[in-house]
Amino acid sequence: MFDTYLEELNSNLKLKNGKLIPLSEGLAECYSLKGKGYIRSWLWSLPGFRRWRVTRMDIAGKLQVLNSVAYPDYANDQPIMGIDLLWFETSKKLVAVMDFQPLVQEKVYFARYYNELKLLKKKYPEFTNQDTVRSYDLNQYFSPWVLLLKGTQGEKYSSLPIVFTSFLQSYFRLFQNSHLEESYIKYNKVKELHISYDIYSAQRDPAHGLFRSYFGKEWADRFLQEFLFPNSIGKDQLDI
Ligand code: BLA
Repeated sequence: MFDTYLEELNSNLKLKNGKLIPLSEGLAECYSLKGKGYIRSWLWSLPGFRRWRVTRMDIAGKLQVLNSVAYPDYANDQPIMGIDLLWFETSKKLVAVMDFQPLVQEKVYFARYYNELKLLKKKYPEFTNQDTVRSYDLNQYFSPWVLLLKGTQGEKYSSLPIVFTSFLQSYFRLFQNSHLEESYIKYNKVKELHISYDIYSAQRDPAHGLFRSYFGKEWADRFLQEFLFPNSIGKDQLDI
């Protein structure tokens, strides 16, 4: 059910001169040990970004996922873009999270990068379910305007397609405007904060159990460390 979102994301990345980087053996695609399911991933190289990854997981009748994270170059302190869309078929539950993930929780930084996300959140108040979050500490690497929708009522998520499109376009505009002002945070500090983001995320990601049960422990560990959060083990993306 997330294929249209995947296509929208891919066509945007191609338009921005994105190029696919080959992944090492076994990471680009893996079939579920239990049958009827797969996980596929893409790594993009895009001018201005040091890493842009996309993952689509499809476990027929059970679970649909679209997950993407964009890391700007270290010379650019703009937020990391995070998307996590999940659909649990059995319970008919949607979890949709989209955020400009801030490197720091500071007023000046928020004033610089969050005008559009703030407006989007105001326009779609159904994306305000942060109170239910347990696995992440939302005071770290999440913004006060994180778009977060959790629910089982269909009418609540009819706005997802338009919110997804607006969110992506806002993030690209943020990027286009980022060269207008010098970075507020210096290169080495941005690098340090990107590394902490990977460590933080690898520790908290609620998906590891899922990956383990569908694709086995060995693959799950490798996927998490080598593809999802390579900086958490001190490995830069281009090594893989
Ligand atoms: C929640 N994300 C989740 C959950 C799962 C995943 C299984 C728990 C859903 C639930 O049971 O309610 C799944 N996460 C994945 C998958 C991948 C992954 C499959 O990384 C990788 C392919 N998560 C992100 C990013 C953000 C994010 C980039 O990966 C930021 C936008 C946020 N995911 C996020 C949040 C929750 C979540 C805030 C809710 C956690 C909670 O309710 O405790």
